[in-house]
Amino acid sequence: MGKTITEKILDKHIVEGTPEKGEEIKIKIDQTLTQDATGTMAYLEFEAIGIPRVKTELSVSYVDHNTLQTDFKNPDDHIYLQSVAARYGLYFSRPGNGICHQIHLERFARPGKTLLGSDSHTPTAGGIGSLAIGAGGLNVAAAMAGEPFALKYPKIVGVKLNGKLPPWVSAKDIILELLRRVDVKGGVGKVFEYFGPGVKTLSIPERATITNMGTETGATTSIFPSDEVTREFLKAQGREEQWIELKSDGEEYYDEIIEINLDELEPLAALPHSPGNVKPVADIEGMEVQQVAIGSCTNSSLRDMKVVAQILKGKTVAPNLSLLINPGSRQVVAHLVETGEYKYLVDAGARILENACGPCIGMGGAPPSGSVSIRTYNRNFEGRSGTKDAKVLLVSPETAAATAINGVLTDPRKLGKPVEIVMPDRFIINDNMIILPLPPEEAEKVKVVRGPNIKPLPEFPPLVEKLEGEVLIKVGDNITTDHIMPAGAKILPLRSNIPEISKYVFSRVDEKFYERAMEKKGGFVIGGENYGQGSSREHAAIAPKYLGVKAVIAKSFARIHSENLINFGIVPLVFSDVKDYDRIEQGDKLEVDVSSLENGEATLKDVTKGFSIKLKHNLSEMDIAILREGGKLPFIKKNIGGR
Ligand code: MIC
Ligand code: SF4
Repeated sequence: MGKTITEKILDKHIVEGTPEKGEEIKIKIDQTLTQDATGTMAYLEFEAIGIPRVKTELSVSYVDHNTLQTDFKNPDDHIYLQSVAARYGLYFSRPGNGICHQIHLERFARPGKTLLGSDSHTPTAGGIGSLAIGAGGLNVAAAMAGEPFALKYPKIVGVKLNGKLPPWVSAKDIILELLRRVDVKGGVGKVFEYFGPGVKTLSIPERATITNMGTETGATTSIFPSDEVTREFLKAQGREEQWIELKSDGEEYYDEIIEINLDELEPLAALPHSPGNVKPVADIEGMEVQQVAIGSCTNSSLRDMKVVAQILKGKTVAPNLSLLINPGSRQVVAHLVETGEYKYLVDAGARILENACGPCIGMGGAPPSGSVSIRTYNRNFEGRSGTKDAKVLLVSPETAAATAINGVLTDPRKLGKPVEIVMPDRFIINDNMIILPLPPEEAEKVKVVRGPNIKPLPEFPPLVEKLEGEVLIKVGDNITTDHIMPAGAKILPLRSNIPEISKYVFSRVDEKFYERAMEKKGGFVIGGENYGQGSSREHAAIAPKYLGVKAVIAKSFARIHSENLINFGIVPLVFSDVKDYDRIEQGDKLEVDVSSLENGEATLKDVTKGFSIKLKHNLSEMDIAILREGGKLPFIKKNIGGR
């Protein structure tokens, strides 16, 4: 029987379970990536597992999130990461080299390989035909230790692209169109696999923009075929021998089909505060704007930067706004410098930042109070920019650049004749900021360096059968990990220090949360639909765990966050009847009996109000075993430690 690309890759990598939709399977992981904000924790976990060297084909440690270095904390983390990479056989991409996903696409991602990354935008590599999945750091640490990755065999949605994009409409508009249709949880449990005649009209970076932001639908991942365009890209990166062809055996093998006619698309924008809140730019044009930010792992490729440079050529940034640009990698910058296009950006007045995540994660570049910031990024959650009342709109590089010179939100089609760009036949390849793995004999002698900000991992006890405590907070639908554990210049540097970072749990939602959790000695969180959408940061689980959160009871969960909760011993439970959500309030005393998780259930007694309800869960047998052990680390140590 014929197969989709996803099935072909999954079936080749499956080591346990049956390849049936919805069933739990385990797959071999070929490559891993980490970034510094999740990486310090992932390597502390890897060290705790106790394996002498990574067991993957390739593992890369990137530094791109925490590069502000306002004090010793970030540089200390960087040195820790560099020394860990040297000690355990990893590639290390030095700070300044660029954003993990952009570099991985340029230099390492391969069609047909599996990639697990401790960052939710790992699916960027799907643009080149890699089955690339985001996960919590501990799952990535386990993969580095040679453990297979567990996932539910996903539904495969074929996204058929017909036709060709009109002038001024680009890949970002395609993924915004998908988000407009399926919203921020329409992809849960699914893989979006692209096919159809429109595919060959898109370059690899354009495909990567789409797979990158596919994350915002909640999908397990997104993937494109590996075709002649892929071969040309790999050749231009000096890696043609890594090309293999990958295509689906036919439309009939998809579980569902979504059709997008590229010719009919127009410039789109995601309005505050959700990537799924999409409207045509033409409908909201003229909006006053105080900031434009171009870059991030979604739109920082050479293709995007060249388009922006050509639009800005000979123009000046409007006086009422500030234009920030964070290119994706040194390769991108080297090309812009070589062709002179970098000068167009400089001359226009763009504020060019380091090749790093920067303003995307609130590391500098916060917009003014109450302002509108037009960004080519992938997330516009409330407060993520660093300014709580700023309104962030997500758009294409074309729309962003047109807005930067016009001063108000502008449909780029107003600019008239489309700009032309010339892509190089061969990219400038300079890997001198990537430190290669050391041979085992040398690696063993390396001493791992730990600065004072790097605190040991807290240890948590096994799960008890009856969980007791108060409801510490009740939140609504689509709560993001940015709500649970904010990032930004003040908090991100604390990623290696759980006791310190825990003080900021839910701080943007309820300033008193930390004090209350301490006073009540932990308790429960009540959530709505899609609880924990967004990033893969396991701090959104470890820090609440540290504060004594025992279970989160929600209407539904986002995949990565639910995995992270399990990994750190917080039980993710689901209301059997969603109406029960309305009956429970903050401050209610609860007793949650988790002794029968194995039978698919748990019970909740609201002691304050005097009623009992049934709860359910989506936990696999292994998840339950992990929870009972107190989390994945004790579980792995017991099962593979020292092997
Ligand atoms: C993000 O975009 O939110 C991040 C920062 O890249 C995260 C990871 C993190 O929180 O460190 C992600 O997407 O996984
Ligand atoms: Fe970095 Fe932003 Fe991409 Fe996350 S979404 S990896 S913060 S650029």
